[in-house]
Amino acid sequence: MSNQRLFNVAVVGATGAVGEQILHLLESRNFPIKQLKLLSSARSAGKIITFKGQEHTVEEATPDSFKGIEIALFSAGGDVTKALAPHAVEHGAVCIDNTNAFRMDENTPLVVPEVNLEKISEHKGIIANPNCSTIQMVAALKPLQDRYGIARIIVSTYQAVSGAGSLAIDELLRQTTASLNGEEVNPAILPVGSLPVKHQIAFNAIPQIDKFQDNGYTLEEMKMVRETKKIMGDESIQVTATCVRIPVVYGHSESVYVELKNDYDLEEVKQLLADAPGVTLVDDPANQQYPLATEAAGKPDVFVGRLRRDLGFERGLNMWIVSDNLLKGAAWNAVQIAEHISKG
Ligand code: L14
Repeated sequence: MSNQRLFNVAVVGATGAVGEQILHLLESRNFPIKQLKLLSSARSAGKIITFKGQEHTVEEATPDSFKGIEIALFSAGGDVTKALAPHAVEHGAVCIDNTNAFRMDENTPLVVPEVNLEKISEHKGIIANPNCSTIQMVAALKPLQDRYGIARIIVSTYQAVSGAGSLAIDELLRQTTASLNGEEVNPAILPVGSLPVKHQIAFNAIPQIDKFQDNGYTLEEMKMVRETKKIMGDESIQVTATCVRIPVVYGHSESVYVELKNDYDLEEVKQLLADAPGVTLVDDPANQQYPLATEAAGKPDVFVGRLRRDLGFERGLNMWIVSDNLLKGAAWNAVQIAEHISKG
């Protein structure tokens, strides 16, 4: 262990909801760090963050921040990635990007280690971390794709507010208190769209995550459609998604209907999922056990349950998939990729 290679690591967006989880994981996983650089927007620069007992001052991220950096983890929004990741690459860093900026770029691998780990080696400086809702779905569907083939996916999501950042968490808590006190809720943050129109999230469900596209789908829904095909390596998979924000703080839940290409045995499906890496099967209706956001929060796994055959279509399967959106959906997937890079 003493001659293990150590890396100069930068975390861009270190003060954000995902950045905070990335730092916890680098710390708890004992990531081989030589020097750690914490970067943020000018607004958060100057904040002090303690890492392994040592205080670090957060610096404003600029094109010059990346001299000597070998691994850079970005989660400060797509614009920051677009502006700075090319400079980090120029300085020789491998960037692991949590934003939408490069996911569909054909030169950028889009990686969920349990699904397409081998794509990491094809990178040209940037590796994209997929959207949170997509990561947990494909991690659970991979063993079924390998065994039976997948023809079609219909997914509805029930997404936590933390996906939209710490301001959205504050917003849910503030609105909930206001509402319980009989005060005005005054929505200010959600949905994060292209218009200033805002809706109540406390005691509500908002069928919009990210901006609307010309085809009537939201960008979050289209991310699920496109990223699923790219990660699973099959453009012929039909995907349709409805993404909904609900008043949960941590953990996205998904109702997934999947049509398999070959006949399946339900008990075998359960066994495949029970054996799948990074997946935990929680499927015991007799004891009312199934995945819950409250149980998934704080854990790295993807939880799967409510497995049942479609009543009309023999090769149709319904499932319920839950994971902590800030962990497997973001920080943990990114740190898994970083660990693979660090091991060469
Ligand atoms: O594309 O608001 O990685 O919950 C995922 C979370 C976009 C925002 C992404 C949210 C983000 C989304």
